[in-house]
Amino acid sequence: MNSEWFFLKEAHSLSGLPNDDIPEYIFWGRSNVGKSSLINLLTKKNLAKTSKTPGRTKSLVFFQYKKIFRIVDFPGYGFSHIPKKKVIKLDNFIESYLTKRENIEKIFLLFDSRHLIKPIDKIIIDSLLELQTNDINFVFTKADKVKALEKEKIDKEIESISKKFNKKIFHTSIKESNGILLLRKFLHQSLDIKIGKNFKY
Ligand SMILES: Nc1nc2c(ncn2[C@@H]2O[C@H](COP(=O)(O)OP(=O)(O)OP(=O)(O)O)[C@@H](O)[C@H]2O)c(=O)[nH]1
Ligand SMILES: [Mg+2]
Repeated sequence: MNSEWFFLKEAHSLSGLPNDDIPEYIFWGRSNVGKSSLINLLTKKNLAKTSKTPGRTKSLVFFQYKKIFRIVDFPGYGFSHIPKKKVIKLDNFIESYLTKRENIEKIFLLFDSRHLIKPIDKIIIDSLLELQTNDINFVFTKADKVKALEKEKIDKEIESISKKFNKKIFHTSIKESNGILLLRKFLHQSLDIKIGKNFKY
């Protein structure tokens, strides 16, 4: 099953990007938030390298399904350079990719359910809003790590984040499949609109 998913390439500069207009779905968030793990669950294949050491993914890594669409594993932020001021500059390559690439379909920003939106995340959200990039969606990862006593409080905070930013929210965990199923369904629906009815992988 799913042998149609494959690692396409890794890019360190604009010239290294795939040279076509296949739709791309970005997964981004702080180092260690669970981007690569989520990609592996979504693709049902162990394509993305995961690690307990933060900052593992350094380049843009492209995983592709047939010739239909791609998932892009973004380099985690907030590990090597924690900003002292409230202003950080997006890496030039990342900024150019986000502003110039016309085939970006959606951006999924991941946050650890235990920590929600940290100052560095807020900076990234603001940068994306300023760049007027495509559709942004929020994913709260590691739901299994939220303590039972904290769950109600965290759920309320996530709900208010959803309202404040007016974003679609997903909850995921490597220990539970329902959140992943909903996220995969959302990808299917997005691709239905893009390429035709009833797309499934
Ligand atoms: N308990 C639990 N652990 C998780 C979950 N998702 C990821 N992890 C663990 O968190 C660690 C980091 O996961 P990665 O998927 O490598 O994180 P990443 O965001 O790709 O990290 P970088 O590439 O370094 O930015 C690994 O040890 C994963 O096993 C989850 O839902 N629950
Ligand atoms: Mg990674």
